[in-house]
Amino acid sequence: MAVESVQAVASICNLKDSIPSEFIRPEIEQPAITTYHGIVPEIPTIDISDPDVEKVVGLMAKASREWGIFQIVNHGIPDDVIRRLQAVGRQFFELPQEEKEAYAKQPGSQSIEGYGSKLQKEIEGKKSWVDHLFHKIWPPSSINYRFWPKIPSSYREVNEEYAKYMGEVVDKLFQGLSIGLGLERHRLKEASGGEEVEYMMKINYYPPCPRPDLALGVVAHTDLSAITILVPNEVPGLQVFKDDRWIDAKYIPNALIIHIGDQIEILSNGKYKAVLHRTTVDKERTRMSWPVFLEPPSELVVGPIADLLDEENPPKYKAKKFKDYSFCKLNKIPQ
Ligand SMILES: O=C(O)CCC(=O)C(=O)O
Ligand SMILES: [Fe+2]
Repeated sequence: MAVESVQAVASICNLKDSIPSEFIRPEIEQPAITTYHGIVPEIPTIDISDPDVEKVVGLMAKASREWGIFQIVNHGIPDDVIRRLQAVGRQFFELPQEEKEAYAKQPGSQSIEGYGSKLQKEIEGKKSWVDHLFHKIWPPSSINYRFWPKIPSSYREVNEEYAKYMGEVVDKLFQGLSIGLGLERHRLKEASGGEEVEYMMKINYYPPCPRPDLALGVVAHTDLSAITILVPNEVPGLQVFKDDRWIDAKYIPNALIIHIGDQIEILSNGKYKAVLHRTTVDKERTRMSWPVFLEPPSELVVGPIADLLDEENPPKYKAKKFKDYSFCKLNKIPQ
């Protein structure tokens, strides 16, 4: 099935200076009107190689309570592994449209895996200025290689290598966040599926846009994951909603951007906040990003952790299977 790609729309628009009306956001969303340009605090950056573990845990927990997002540096994933991950992803999106369509999302399938341009149902037929590719990269038993590009030929090796390096970062994050809640260090990982936590890779491709003042890449949302670990390219565009304002995230070379997703907010009974975020697009340059969503297996029931509940802290969220939570979220049905 043909994918209506934003990349194809962009190549036509660049000859003109306008964009189709379905990409023009309502004023309350337009970046030119809603981005805050005053002095604001920066998203916290944490050096996770610091041997003072207590300090690192404290910083992670504070950032997760106050922001729901932070950047990590000295994370142990070699820079050249990240550069190669970016190179093979870019090469895939530079293939002719027909070749990319071989990986198109299956219509009517339950899974979000594959190449496409629409994720969530959007109100009034509005569109986002972004194409994407989704596929799982971990654990090996969850992988469907049908959705992994065969071109470039090193795509598979590079993604497998990245997934392996991620394991240590994943453990550090789950452990730090658990200790930060006063829980035993394995608790949040176990409650998210333990060794069955799935790593869902997404590549976002945001082509240059003649009217970046009017369009959005990804519209405002929180991630449905437990945690998201994101590699950006050098073109800024990520914005977070903090103290009622949309503010720009700073690009820090070689840092990974960590988002607290809905499942950690639920497990922590709201102590940690899933960050509301969106992306803007650039007039001349292609922005790309590689978020990996750490997700519970679909049948796992996720709800507030019992140790965090008492009379003063009643559960703020329902416990439900992850697959039911995602279905409601993607179809905009109340949880
Ligand atoms: O491109 C980005 O920086 C963020 C993308 C994002 O929020 C998402 O894909 O969920
Ligand atoms: Fe996101």
